[in-house]
Amino acid sequence: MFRRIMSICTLAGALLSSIGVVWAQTPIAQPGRVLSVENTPARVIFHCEGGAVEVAGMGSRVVRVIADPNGRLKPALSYAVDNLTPPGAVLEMEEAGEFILLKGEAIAMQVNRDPLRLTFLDDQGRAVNQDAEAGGLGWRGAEVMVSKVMPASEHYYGFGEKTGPLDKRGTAMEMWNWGMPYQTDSDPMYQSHPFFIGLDHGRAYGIFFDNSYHSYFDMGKSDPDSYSFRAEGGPLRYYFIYGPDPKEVIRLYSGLVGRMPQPPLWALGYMQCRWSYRNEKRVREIASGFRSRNIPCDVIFLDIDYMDQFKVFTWNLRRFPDPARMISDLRRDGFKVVTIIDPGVKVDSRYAVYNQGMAQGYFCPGLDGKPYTARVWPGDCHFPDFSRPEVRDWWGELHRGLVQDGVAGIWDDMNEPCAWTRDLRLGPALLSLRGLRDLIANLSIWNSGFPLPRQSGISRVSGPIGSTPMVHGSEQAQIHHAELHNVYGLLECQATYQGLKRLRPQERPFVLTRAGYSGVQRWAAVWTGDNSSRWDHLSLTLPMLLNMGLSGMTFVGADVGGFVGSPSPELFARWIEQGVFYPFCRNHSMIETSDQEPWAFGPEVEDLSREMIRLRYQLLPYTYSLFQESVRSGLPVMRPLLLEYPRDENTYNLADEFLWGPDLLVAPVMAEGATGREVYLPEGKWYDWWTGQSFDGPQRIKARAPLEVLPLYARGGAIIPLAPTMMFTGQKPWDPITWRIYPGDQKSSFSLYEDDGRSFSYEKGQWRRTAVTVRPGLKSLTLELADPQGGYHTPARSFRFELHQLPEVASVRRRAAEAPLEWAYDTSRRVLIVQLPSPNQAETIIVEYRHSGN
Ligand code: MIG
Repeated sequence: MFRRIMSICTLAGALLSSIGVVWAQTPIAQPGRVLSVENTPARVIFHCEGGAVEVAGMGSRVVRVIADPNGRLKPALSYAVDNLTPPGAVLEMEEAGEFILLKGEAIAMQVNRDPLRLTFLDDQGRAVNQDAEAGGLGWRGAEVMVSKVMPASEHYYGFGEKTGPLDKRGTAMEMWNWGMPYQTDSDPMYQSHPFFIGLDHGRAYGIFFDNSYHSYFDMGKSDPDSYSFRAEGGPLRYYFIYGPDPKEVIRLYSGLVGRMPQPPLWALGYMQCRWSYRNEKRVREIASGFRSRNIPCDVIFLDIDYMDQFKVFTWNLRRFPDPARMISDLRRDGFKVVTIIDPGVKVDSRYAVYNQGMAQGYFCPGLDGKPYTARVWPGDCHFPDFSRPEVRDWWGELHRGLVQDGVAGIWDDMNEPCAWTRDLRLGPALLSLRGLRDLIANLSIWNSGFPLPRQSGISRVSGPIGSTPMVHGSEQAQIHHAELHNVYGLLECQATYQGLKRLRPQERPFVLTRAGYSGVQRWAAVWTGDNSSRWDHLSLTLPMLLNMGLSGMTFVGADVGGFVGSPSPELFARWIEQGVFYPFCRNHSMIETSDQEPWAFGPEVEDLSREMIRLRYQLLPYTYSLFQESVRSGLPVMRPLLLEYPRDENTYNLADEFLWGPDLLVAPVMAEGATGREVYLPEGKWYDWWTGQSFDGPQRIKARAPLEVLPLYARGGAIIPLAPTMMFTGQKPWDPITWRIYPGDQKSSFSLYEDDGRSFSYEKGQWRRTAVTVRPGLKSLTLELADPQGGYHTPARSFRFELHQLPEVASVRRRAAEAPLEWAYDTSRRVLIVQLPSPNQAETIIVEYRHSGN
């Protein structure tokens, strides 16, 4: 008994001090001693003094833990995981005195009986993750909590969209979707991803705390020996995922919560936005601005002012008299149009969307049962209840008009959801244009923390459950906003994605979202909201995007150039240099800021922007293939070095450089006035993309980087298919495809993925894979082109192999056929070019060097 009280005190102490709360009235309850064990093939249930704990095998490396103080173990609804039934991965049980051993295929657990305490073991019986001394599971009123031992050398990643360093060890974070312009230390953010990866000496595991309530993670901030996470309500449920390779953790996690579908190719192009391109004339000007300057661009976004009084699914016909004609003219010029949609529906009895929603009872009620009202751009608004399938269907269908007008994709904003309370003093100001202008005139405060959202009704950081104002779900099964808040945006994206897919089944939908929860990547790309045009925001972006990638979100990006404020030409230049390596690449800027198109900063910045954006388009065959890899594995395209080099501890908090797929290392400049920087090159050979200079890693080098230079390196072994430059993605076929190759010390290969770039036929076999393998040797090198796979037929095109940094070449020939090859070796650049005019079948090419050795 004494021990139990003591252990409760330790846990409570750790948890409470971790959140800086005074000792609370309600003590923490824990499962405590195991009384009996119930063993079914796929799950083991521990009946304890203080409740029940279920451990279920969810696959050979995934275990789900559910606990309930009253022994009710029925898994609660999940907003991220569709299948809650264990697939039957067997956990064999063995009783061993004080302990019970559970053995799965590649994961094992040791369970301490008194108190119940879980330890996850690797296949050699070493502890990978351990509950805190006192037992790891706890409850306090409606709150649920978990606390774990924190090894001295463990590092933490993921957590979705967060400010701060790449490695979250020693920090604390909150999950509560929150809509506001952020600072470099703001938390919470727009998205909630209660998932993280623990990495210790190259060995990784993941934990997904599948709970949508306001939650808190304390990764050793208050106690250097333990970490904890807790939520204000909802189920005590988490998934433990054992890698040990961090890539495997991401693959398994994304297998649980879902992965990104292949985006339409055009969505990988460069995109231009601002709040707002005010009318048709301005939009056309922007479009021709890109074409006349030969700067590639695929998409123009329309922000809120395209609407009539900010009423969603309407057009302001004074500004845009004939949207369908404008959009079709733009399409002829290679542009797509994406329009913004906010969830708030204007209260206005002359407005069809409002009337339909009212007639059907589709809006969320407040606690008084009447539709909840809060102010957003249009004034008083109601909020659709996306938790209900029929409301999602209705919302999807509402996009019909925009789709008929030719709108290519939808940008879902303000869906945390975010609004202002009715009594907000500034509220009325937002209703008139003049008021808005006055408000904007004071917007310098946005740089120090905009006061508006602090007072917002829905996005307010919740107090005790019950104080948030909306209700969701059916009358029979009400869901309080405290449970739904963090998934509201996710469900809106689902509605939008599925609606677009129904309306245009032949086209892959494109949805962009600000808010989300784990698994949002199934429905939408994510941008990181309202950053600022500041140097510290430029460097803040990389760890944020990298951790989003580690959290299963592949299609992510930040406003290039910064949203709040106006960048200097130098800041814009540095931003576009790294921005063309954001998976989602969009330039965006706030109302009343200066022009931010690539030509707005003078000829020097215009030229370098053009070069950088062209590089993005050239890389499309490589990038598109990486996206396809992510569709199947959840692996990010934009990767922190630790993902490829998990045993190299120099990479553990390295976020001022990153990898684009496995083969390109991007080391952008992020300091004002800098003309160079230090770059860490991990083990292996590396080549400067621009000069060909080679380096042996691991090594820190000084890179020269005057304004127009982005330090960029190819890994030894890189095989990178490149397209010709073009003004928009579909302008020309990929002909020729240039395979840029940097030989390494070992065999390497790359598989180019292609499909029609727009439909779902790739799901039915209409894709094509072309694999190239390079085998380096001392006297020669062999280049193998495999037979293309898959049912999709590309237009005829030629291949051009460009092998960099080769010793002098004596001959190049085909292994099988006599037919001669066209090749040329450039002695000064050490580049060999081999042409294959119609590469339709397997081919082996042998390159012989004049002298042996490299
Ligand atoms: O309260 O639609 O993050 O990208 O330009 C601001 C206007 C609302 C916030 C988005 C931003 C967008 C802006 N929106």
